[in-house]
Amino acid sequence: MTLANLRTHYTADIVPEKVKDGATVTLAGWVHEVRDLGGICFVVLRDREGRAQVTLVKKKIDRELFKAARKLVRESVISVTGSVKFEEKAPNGYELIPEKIKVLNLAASPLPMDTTGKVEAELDTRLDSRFIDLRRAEALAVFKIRHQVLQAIRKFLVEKGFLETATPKIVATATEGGTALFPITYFDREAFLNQSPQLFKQILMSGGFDRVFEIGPIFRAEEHDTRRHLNEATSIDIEVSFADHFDVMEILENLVAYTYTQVLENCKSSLEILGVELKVPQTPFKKLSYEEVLEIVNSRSDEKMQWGDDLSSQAEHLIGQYVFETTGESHYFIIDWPTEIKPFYAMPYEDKPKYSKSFDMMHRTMELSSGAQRIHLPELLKSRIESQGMDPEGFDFYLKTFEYGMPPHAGWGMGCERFVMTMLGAENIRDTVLFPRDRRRLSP
Ligand code: AMO
Repeated sequence: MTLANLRTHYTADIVPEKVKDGATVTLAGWVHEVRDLGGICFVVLRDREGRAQVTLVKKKIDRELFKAARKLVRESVISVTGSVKFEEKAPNGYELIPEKIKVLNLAASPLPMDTTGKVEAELDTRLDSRFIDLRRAEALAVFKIRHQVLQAIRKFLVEKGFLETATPKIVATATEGGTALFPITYFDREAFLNQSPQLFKQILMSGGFDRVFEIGPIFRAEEHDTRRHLNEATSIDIEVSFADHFDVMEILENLVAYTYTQVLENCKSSLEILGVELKVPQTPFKKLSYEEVLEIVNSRSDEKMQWGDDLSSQAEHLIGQYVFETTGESHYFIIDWPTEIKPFYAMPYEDKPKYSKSFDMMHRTMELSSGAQRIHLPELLKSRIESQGMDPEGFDFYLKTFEYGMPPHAGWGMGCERFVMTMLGAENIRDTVLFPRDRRRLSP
């Protein structure tokens, strides 16, 4: 039930358990379709929760009302007051016999794009007119699922004792390497949009917060123009004190499985609209070491991978295939990466410092998350910053916190869009963001 004047019910609320046959209700939404068959006219009203058929039989209804209904312009906003008639044959099991139709806002025509799904529009056309595109049932379904994903993640982490935090997005220092930063003017100084809450979530470990999570924007100035990169993404980050990389991998795989379960349970109609059949991933996820990955790739491909190389797309493809063939699962971890290709904060193994206590979580060919146990020892951290060609002075505010009692800690960051994208099998990451920011797109 909502604002009684403009609307009494959502279309989906009209069910025999909630509304009596013959009851008067007011629905509000968009004119999805007008079907004028001469003696009878059907108006399909669409709201966020579904559609309702408004039926006008010429002989039985006020002439002016009938004339007005026939002339309704598609995508205009209307409210319809009328009586409910449960009718098995009607699309949602009922029709509305109107007493009053109010046009609240007349839509111009032609529309910038089709909303019925009859004409398929290019991604760019859809994003240019995103407000209309979002009216398509498929687009709305993606965002209902994204909402559920975030709800599930919050619930899971809060129940495990995590505190939700919000750290600054305007910062003075790079976290993931200096090339991919967007500079901004901060009064008379240069500042940057943050690439990751990394340094701050670590500082909170020194602050004694023990386990924190944050869901917020990250900004990456990489010039990628691919179906899996955005310049503004949403990162789901956690950090845990007195934990190592294995502890936080376990949290991650359980969180992924839980989120799938919640989406399956709570988003049935959205999944149906998208034609997605979800399978909850089996835990624990397979763990392959970087060494094993090298071996598998080099035994299966002519393109040889050297120690210290990052995974090429061909290598990712081979490994994703290998895991799927051997386990039937899409999710897996690649662990123990070379220290030199992971960020400075990843903890090297004490007995084999060439390797770090780091991991990536993958879905087939896509990296969804990366994480590590962190260096909590100030001297080692300083030398790692230096050996990556950065100046420790710029990290003063961060390094200081390691000198006065920093517990061992570990954490990870996962891209929300990539998570939703792989869950739904979306072709392009842009479909999982309301208003994507990429190399070419700054508006809307
Ligand atoms: P990383 O840089 O690997 O790690 O980012 C973590 C995850 O964020 C997502 N992501 C992106 N998604 C879309 N477009 C992008 N341009 C983009 N960049 C990153 C990915 C990626 O796996 N501080 C570490 C995390 C940690 O160790 O806690 C970090 O930011 O899904």
